[in-house]
Amino acid sequence: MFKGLKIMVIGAGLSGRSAARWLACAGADVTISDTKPLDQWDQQGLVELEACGVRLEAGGHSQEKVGHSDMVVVSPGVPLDSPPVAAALQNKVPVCGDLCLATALWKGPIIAITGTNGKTTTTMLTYRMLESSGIPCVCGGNIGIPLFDLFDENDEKCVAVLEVSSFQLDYFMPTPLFDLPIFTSATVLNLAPDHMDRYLSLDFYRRSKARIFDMLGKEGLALLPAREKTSLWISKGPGPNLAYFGRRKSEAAHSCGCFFDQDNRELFVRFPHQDEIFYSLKQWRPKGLHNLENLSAAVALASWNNASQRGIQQVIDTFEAPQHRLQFVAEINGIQFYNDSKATNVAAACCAIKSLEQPGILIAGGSSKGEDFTNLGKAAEASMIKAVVLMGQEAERIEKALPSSIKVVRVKTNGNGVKAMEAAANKALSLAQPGDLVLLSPACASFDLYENYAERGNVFKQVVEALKG
Ligand code: UMA
Repeated sequence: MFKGLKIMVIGAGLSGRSAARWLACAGADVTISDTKPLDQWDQQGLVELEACGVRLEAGGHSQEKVGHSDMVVVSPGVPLDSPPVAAALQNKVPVCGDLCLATALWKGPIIAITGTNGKTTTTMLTYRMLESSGIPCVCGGNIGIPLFDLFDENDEKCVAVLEVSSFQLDYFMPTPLFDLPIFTSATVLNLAPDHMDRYLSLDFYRRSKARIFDMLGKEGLALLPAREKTSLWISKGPGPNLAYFGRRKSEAAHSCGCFFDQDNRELFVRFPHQDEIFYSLKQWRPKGLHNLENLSAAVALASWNNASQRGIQQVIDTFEAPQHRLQFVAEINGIQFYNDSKATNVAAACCAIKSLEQPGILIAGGSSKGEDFTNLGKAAEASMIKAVVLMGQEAERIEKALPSSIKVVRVKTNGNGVKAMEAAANKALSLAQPGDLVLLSPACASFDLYENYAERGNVFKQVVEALKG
């Protein structure tokens, strides 16, 4: 299908390299292009690309080469209005994202999960539920594993459980070269302002997320949060099967889907022509209401995709929060430290703050995504947060949004991520008393001081371990 085609891959990160390798092995004439000079490329990645015969273009994208390609495959981090994408579209060269192409070629069922927050947790839960039910499955996408890297498992029976970002959805573009993929199930978990540096408004961001339902087959399942208006996401007319997830008290709980009852610590699933199935939440460990929402979405998706009652209950009873998501780190002098570095936007940090059941010191701040911090201030005011330690580029704007009743301390960073985190953790420890909690939930991106949120979370964990002595 791709033999002899001249294909340009834009961006030599995880996604781009994975697509380039696969396409070169499929016989295409592939060039991978990145704005970075060659010495800044991943060196192991370079060896693998060269072994597959992929040509390299470093230090920028040649628009002429793009214009003369048969297809351009774009990495999700490359903005839609970037010069190589514009050049391809202008020259009527088919453009798609690596995930669009990989899903189009995937032979088995596809479960696609998006939303501003909770994507990774829900994706992992759904995947584990299928796996513990003995269903062949893989887990990839925005979670950090490009789907092309999982193609050894690509057969009719293997379910791909995918975390999908809005950046990836933007590049699900129809091309004359292949049909768009068909998803078996798709969900948007929630929507809150994020990536406002890439989208013109929240509505543009919403439309990007809603694209996920365009790929649903007629027999597919569209799963929506119980509190959302269906019409915001699904256009009128005969469409896929609809189901909801969320609280049992919600109006939608009379429909199909999965709903939790926090007081009775149980949840139930209801689908047509099936008995209602109840699950116990007595051994469910992750903190917070938002995690119950993630769980109910996962149970609905896993049930629809034939996971067994036993497999689902087993996962509910044993699941640990993924890294950097309200993850318990250590206890020092009766003070518990939690790492929620993945909270890179205000909505995610608000979820963490609202889940606090004891007085807390919040560590927040980082680089800008153009967000408004008013809701963070409101959430902190209504919560048990006693003090906030601020760091990074957004410290000043966050401080302005916090109520005067909360003590605020700003730490100097001097551009050093480790030193900044040491100062922040020490300050938080000095402000806390036994029985309190220290929560790193930045509400910002990490790029001013760290490579990414994972590095920020790891530095926090190291600093806390060192404080333990
Ligand atoms: N680049 C160019 N030209 C440009 C822009 C970027 O050449 O105009 C180059 C950069 O120099 C860099 C490369 O593109 O070398 C990076 O590509 P990328 O940003 O698409 O990153 P990948 O390493 O391919 O990782 C991507 C996702 N990154 C983004 O969407 C920003 C990863 O999601 C994902 O895990 C991975 O593919 C595997 O599918 C990360 C993420 O932050 C975790 N996602 C955002 C989020 O969750 O909020 C959307």
